[in-house]
Amino acid sequence: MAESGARGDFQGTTCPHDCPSTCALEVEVRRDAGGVGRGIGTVRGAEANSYTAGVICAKVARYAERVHHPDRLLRPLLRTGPKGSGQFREIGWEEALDRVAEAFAERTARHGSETVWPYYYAGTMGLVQRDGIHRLRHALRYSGQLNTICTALCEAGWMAGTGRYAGPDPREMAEADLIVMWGGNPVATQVNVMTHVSRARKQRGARFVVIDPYRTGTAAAADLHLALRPGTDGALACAVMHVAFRDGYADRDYILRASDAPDDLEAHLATRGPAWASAITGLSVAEIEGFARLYCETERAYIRCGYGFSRSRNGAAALHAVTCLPTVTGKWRHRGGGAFWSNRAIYHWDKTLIEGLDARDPSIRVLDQSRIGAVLTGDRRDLGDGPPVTALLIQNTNPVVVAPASGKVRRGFAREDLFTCVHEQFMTDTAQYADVVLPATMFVEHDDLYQSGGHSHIQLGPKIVEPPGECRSNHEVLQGLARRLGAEHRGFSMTAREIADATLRASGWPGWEEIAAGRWLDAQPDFATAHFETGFGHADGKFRFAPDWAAIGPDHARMPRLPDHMEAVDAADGEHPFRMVTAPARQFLNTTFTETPGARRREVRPTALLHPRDAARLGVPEGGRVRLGNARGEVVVTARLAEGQQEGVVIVESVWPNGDFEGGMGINLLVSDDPGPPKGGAVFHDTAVWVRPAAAEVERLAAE
Ligand SMILES: Nc1nc2c(c(=O)[nH]1)N[C@H]1C(S)=C(S)[C@@H](COP(=O)(O)OP(=O)(O)OC[C@H]3O[C@@H](n4cnc5c(=O)[nH]c(N)nc54)[C@H](O)[C@@H]3O)O[C@H]1N2
Ligand SMILES: Nc1nc2c(c(=O)[nH]1)N[C@H]1C(S)=C(S)[C@@H](COP(=O)(O)OP(=O)(O)OC[C@H]3O[C@@H](n4cnc5c(=O)[nH]c(N)nc54)[C@H](O)[C@@H]3O)O[C@H]1N2
Ligand code: SF4
Ligand SMILES: [Mo]
Repeated sequence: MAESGARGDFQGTTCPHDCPSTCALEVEVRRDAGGVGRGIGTVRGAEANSYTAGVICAKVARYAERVHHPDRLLRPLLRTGPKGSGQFREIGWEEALDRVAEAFAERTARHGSETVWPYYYAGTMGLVQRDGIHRLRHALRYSGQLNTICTALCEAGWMAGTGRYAGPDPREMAEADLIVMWGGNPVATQVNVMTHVSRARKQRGARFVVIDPYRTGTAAAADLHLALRPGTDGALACAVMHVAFRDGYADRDYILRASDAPDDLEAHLATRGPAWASAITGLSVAEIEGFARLYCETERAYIRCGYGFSRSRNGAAALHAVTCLPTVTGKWRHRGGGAFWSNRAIYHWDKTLIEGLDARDPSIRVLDQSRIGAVLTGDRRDLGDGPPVTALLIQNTNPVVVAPASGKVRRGFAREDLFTCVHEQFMTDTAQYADVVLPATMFVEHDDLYQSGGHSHIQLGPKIVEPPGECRSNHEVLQGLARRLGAEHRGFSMTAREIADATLRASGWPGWEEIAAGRWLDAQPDFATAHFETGFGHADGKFRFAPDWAAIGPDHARMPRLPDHMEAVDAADGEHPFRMVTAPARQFLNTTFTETPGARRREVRPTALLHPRDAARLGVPEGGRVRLGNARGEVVVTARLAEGQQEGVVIVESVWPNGDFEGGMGINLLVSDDPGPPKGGAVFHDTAVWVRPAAAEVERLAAE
């Protein structure tokens, strides 16, 4: 894997971040006189990987500034001031782990084991370091976590129709004649999609369509941008299908063979044409007809589903509606055709060892990740008749900033009777609320194994440099706690690399060394499987226009029987005339990189994008301060005027730390923690707000 360079040698590894691109990386290692890796230099994408193709995003290309950041946590810390004060003193690892173990044991004795909630997410996507926390959870019967902050609504919507988390090879985008980026912004959020789009445009003159409420970097690069109102994708999808049936583009042979209820669907869509959809989406009839014709007339039409349009109360319904398009028109049959969201099923992992699934007791309660504010403030809808949560172990996530309804979240974290241990790389807003903070390694400092949702490679992330200070990996922390708490599982006595190797083999793949020799393993299934020619993922092999929503989640009664516009969103009203979308910022990755100077300099400050006519009506100039609010609270940000979105839509790119806002509460103060049906899911882009000029308001208050 090593290759000599002028300054350091380059080692192959994998980007660990929560991004569908999962780039194959080459990282320059800086060594000391003894040849030990002590730091990193240049980071570049691997040319030889057919998906990464030598391209990575700017934030990871600058990764040396994160690894060598002066603010990295290097030693365990114990809180010395009030909760959230950020006052800590350094302690040793033995004392730190003893304190955490004692707190967990003491609370378990008092309230039962479900009082402890190991809480984690995807700050690292490494399967061993990310998911190992479940082994501790299951071995000690701690409360479970229902993962809803990111993928739940997409999962429900995708599975409803297709029945399997897979789809046409994402590299086939390069062989498509039309690529539709539906509700995603890959220029910012998974740049490699653009590599394959560019190839199709250059080699085949392919058209690129973006469906997004505002003019993102991706929309600006498109041939056609449909700037619909947020939360109306189901209506647009229905209108396209209406045109397909109306104008003879429906592939009747295909739907008879491959779907469940084509006649019901055709009848249902009769009243859902472009005029109907125009009123809902705010797009013109001509725009909808034009897009429908383009889509219907192009055989090789590849729909890449982003996450963005699922982050609404009707998100699962919208995603299902979009997956119906390639079915009605038979596009799945063609190379470069069909739709894609995630390839996670192709890896068929056996995660028994990583997650300790053999120790799991299914009767233990499971708490909703996105409702952490409700859980910590004692909401009985979440706690059931179980004990309050009085202890948290947090790895790879920053819920005080990223979770919805963050006013409640902060109140919960401030509870004096709550013991919180946060294992982190930086002093995040969440770490500020900890009783004990533990310093974590970064991906170049520990071993791990990666899958990719956005392509088809199994990759490794070997430890290539020594950790700074006293940083320890997630696995090492779990081992230390398991020992102290008497948690028994063979995984706790293995190294991370041994677990990765054993997991690969148990899942039917070659082991670590063999994959390392080839650098990665391409797990892409054959064409017929990937295009569902051998059947969709349901028992009868058929795509479902009429999904069995009851099988997907408990809150199914509200779901439409057939693809539709579902009227469930937080609709604008007289008091809250704007619909707010909190789309990801290009230089941040969730809250990661908000600590790096390169990213902060480029993002500048939290901003609201307003349509110029809205801004004029409100009397807000470019660069003026605006206050956004609803029943949950208010935040102040700087306004920027933006064409390319509809009036009544406001965009606040995220996720800035709370401290970057006046008043110290970030944008998720305004976002609801209502679970999106049918199986939960955070609704980050589904918020009605009012917008007022902040400076004028201050002047008015001063004058009174
Ligand atoms: N730079 C950067 N990269 C990231 C992240 C980041 O924060 N920053 N986050 C990472 C993570 S965790 C994830 S899950 C992925 C997510 O990446 P994406 O799939 O891109 O999804 P979202 O980030 O939710 O939003 C994408 C777009 O959806 C649009 N959108 C919002 N509401 C609607 C709607 O109702 N309809 C339609 N059609 N579009 C809508 C938003 O305006 C936004 O431009 O990105 C990952 N990559
Ligand atoms: N307003 C708004 N809010 C959102 C979103 C949005 O679009 N808008 N997107 C949502 C989505 S899709 C997601 S996925 C969530 C994600 O939110 P988070 O889970 O908070 O996301 P990250 O920033 O990826 O990772 C969190 C932390 O993990 C730490 N970390 C990284 N690697 C390791 C490690 O190996 N060990 C340990 N112990 N820590 C590590 C990082 O330092 C970072 O502080 O945010 C959600 N919140
Ligand atoms: S595009 Fe995504 S996977 Fe690739 S380097 Fe950037 S954050 Fe990592
Ligand atoms: Mo996410």
